[in-house]
Amino acid sequence: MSVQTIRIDPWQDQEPGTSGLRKSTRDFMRPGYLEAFLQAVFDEAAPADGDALVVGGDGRFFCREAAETVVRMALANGFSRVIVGQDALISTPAASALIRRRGAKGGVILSASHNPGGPDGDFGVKYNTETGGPAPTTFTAGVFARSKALEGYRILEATAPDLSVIGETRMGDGIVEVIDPITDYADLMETVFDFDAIRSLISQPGFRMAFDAMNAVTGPYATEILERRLGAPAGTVMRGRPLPDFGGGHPDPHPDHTPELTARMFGTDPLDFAAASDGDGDRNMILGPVTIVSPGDSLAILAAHADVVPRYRDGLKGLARSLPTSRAADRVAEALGIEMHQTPTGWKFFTNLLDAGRITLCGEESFGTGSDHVREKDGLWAVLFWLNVLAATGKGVGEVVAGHWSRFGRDYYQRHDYEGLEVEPAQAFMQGLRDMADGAAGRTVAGYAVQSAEDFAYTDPVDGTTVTKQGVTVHLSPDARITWRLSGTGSSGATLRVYLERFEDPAGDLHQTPGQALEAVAEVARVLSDIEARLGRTAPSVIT
Ligand code: G16
Repeated sequence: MSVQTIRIDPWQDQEPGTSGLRKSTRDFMRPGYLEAFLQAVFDEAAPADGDALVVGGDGRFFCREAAETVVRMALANGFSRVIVGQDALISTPAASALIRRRGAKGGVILSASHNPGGPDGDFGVKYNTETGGPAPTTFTAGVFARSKALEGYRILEATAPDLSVIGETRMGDGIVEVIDPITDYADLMETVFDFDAIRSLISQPGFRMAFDAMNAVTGPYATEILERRLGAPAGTVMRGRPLPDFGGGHPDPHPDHTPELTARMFGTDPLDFAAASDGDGDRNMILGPVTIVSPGDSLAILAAHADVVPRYRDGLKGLARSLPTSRAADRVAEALGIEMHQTPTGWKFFTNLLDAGRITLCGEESFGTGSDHVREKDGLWAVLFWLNVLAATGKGVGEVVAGHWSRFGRDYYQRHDYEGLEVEPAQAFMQGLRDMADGAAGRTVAGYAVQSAEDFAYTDPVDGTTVTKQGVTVHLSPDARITWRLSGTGSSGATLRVYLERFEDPAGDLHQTPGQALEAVAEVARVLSDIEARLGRTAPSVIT
């Protein structure tokens, strides 16, 4: 079986964003495009004899073909073993767990996460290192530099084995091992949580719950864990079969994209608990009767209740959140007397802190929560954590949330997205904000005084690497914050994200809607950024 080298002209647009390379599916299907990116990744990874690579994806259109290409290229580039999820499926957190358990050199995850799939949707490739976590910025910068100067790619001149059949196949000098991607992950969850307690909660007469897998990768995982192992009734998992186009849906765990689940939770007879995950299974949305738990609150609430979970019973080492995530978790860290870290957006920034034992739990406003059990955020883990908390406290979701606010206060929170911007004006707008930040202190707008403003730069406390321009933040008095940054996960154009938050102390009004509570803060953001004049936008495209 020979290795072919195919000559190509290098692409100039393969710069990884917040979470790997994301482009339209059609872009990825251009001859040589996927291959060129993989070659740059493998050159940067530089595998040695004996190294293994984990491969799988979220089941979206083009996943299986792409997995076959990864198999053929990995073996041609020096990996000795390629471990592939059956049918090329594996959730992002399960891939992270597998890399760690098998001592693999790394993993290629084929997913554009919550972006829609199909021939007219998006596709993506992420590389995770031997820690199980997303490749750090030093690695992705190396990949981008290599991709721009690439002359060709190496691939085995042979077809990949049938990825639907579990077992080992020798190919060239290496081995392709197709595995069941579900069991290991489900076993890991049993070591983290109190499954007996969750089982008795679920079997209580009258307790009703649902999980919307959105025809994405978590369907088979949720069916195994919630229905088979924990005894939830058949049908608890909705849209449980992974489909290449996610059934035409948008696999983003947001109330707008889970219409049936949302209707069940906001109707006249809501379920006790509901949740959803995204395309590749790393995000989570938690719902109670007529309640959506804000992701920043969720991180804080889980941290405050961690002692009910067997894995965290002995205490938490520290917590971390990304810059634009609300400061609810900071208040819990302070009460617990543990470290609190603020990182840039992107799960990769948590990996060093987790590896160094500085933090146990971390999370982001973008519906991501996780812990040191893997090096990715983990959707089903968050669902099980919530069920464990409900089982241990005997309380409902709304009661847990309200109890948390009355102890710690409430961080009202909203994200305003301005989608479909052109890249250059959006970048100029961010530069304008940096200039504004320089002279903002002392200004008063809509009853708020600007105390300070900065362009966020982060130095990793473990390896000392620094990244700059990670978002512009304005701190206000009374206690509120606004952050602006550009999304790094879109496949074209630019999306501006404006994150608004305001603290209400426990004695204040804790039960306003975020829209009401943040009306004046939104006005401050509008005035300080001059968004209408500078980007011609009068209202956000999406409010989360
Ligand atoms: C990715 C990253 C997250 C990030 C999110 C949104 O999540 O892993 O760390 O918070 O994108 O990023 P942005 O604001 O740049 O669009 P996922 O679930 O899409 O892989």
